Amino acid sequence: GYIALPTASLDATKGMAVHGVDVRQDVVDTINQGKIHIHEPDLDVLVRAAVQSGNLRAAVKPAEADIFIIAVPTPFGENHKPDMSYVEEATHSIAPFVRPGNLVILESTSPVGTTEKIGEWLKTDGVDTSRVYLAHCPERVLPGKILNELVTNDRIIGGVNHESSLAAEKFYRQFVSGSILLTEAKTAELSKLTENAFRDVNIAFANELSLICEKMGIDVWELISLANRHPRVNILQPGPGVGGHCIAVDPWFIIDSAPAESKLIRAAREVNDHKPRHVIEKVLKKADELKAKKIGCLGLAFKADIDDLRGSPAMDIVLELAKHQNFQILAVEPHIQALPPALREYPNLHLCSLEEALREADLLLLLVNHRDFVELDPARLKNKNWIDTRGIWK
Ligand code: SAJ
Repeated sequence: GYIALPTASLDATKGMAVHGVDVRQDVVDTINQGKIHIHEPDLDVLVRAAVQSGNLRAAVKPAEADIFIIAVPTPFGENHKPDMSYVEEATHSIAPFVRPGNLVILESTSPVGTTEKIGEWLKTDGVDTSRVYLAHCPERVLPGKILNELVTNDRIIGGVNHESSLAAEKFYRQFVSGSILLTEAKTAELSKLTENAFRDVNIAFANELSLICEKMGIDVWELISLANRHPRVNILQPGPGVGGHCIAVDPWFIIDSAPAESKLIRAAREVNDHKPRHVIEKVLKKADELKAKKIGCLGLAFKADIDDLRGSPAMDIVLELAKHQNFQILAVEPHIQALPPALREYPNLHLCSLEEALREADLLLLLVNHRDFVELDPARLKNKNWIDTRGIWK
């Protein structure tokens, strides 16, 4: 996936023999042809080089190795409880191949205690864990900049013992130019959750400010840019909500482990999760005032210049608007060729070009600050009605 494929390809081009595992046969076939199934700048070139070198092969089952890296999703299930089933399944799948002296690394963002749990699962499966190195090294790469950050970011390694941390450090040294910082497994686990909760809390502050400003008739983007001129103030940007599979998920893992103590982290999640609803209400009100029927929705991805629709607030907003059958929804997403299944069932919604939306829509709703929308000539917006959730059309 998004973490393992870049890591596997990079390692393969560094001369390591890599056996990449995915449960989906179509993904395995795509990679073995030197192609990719996800969009990430320059990843296609790297994967092609890795496969052509003969060092990267993909399969649906694990095999014997010196080092095993687990980088599977860790979503939440009901009541925002961490769903560790993918990590558990991956652990059981490698257990028959783990030998004394091997190193097992968990890269998936995980609740505190997961690395220790992997040791327990391996032991239950008959692995002599006293002779296996085990460490957590959370991935920290930013989608859109993965290949660069995979090399340059500092890495935190938390082994279940110091020998495990050292073994993992030796591995990452081969391709990481940033610093490598050693700690305990539980500290490494919480540090990753903390990084994403930090960003979530700070975006929530910006989103709360946007509501306050709206009430007071103040331009929140001007306010933030002015406040940020203070040497110790650095407010993030408000938007239509927080999406993706990390920032909107990981803070819940802290809340789940320490609910009574996580008041601010929970409040931030609630502020950010409420923002799409606020945008919908605003659109409905404005559409009613204007008697608008055709709504041009610009952007479906969870953030700028990527094709990833997972957990996207823009998707939630567009989906909700499409339920209003009196609206025609003109969805513009330059990074996809076809609508995702969730949107396909609405006859009053279609994917169209920016040109068509500009020409046809009675009301434009800017949801994602994709380059195409940022660079739009302001003259094209003259005499148009629009709502800008990202503050780019001034
Ligand atoms: N967003 C705002 N305002 C901002 C910044 C972001 O509304 O000022 C929104 C974005 O539009 C998006 C969401 O937040 O919907 C998350 O985007 P992001 O760019 O903040 O983060 P991700 O989810 O792409 O990647 C994060 C990164 N974590 C941090 O920056 C602390 C990345 O380094 C992690 O590796 C990644 O999560 C992960 O996999 O955990």
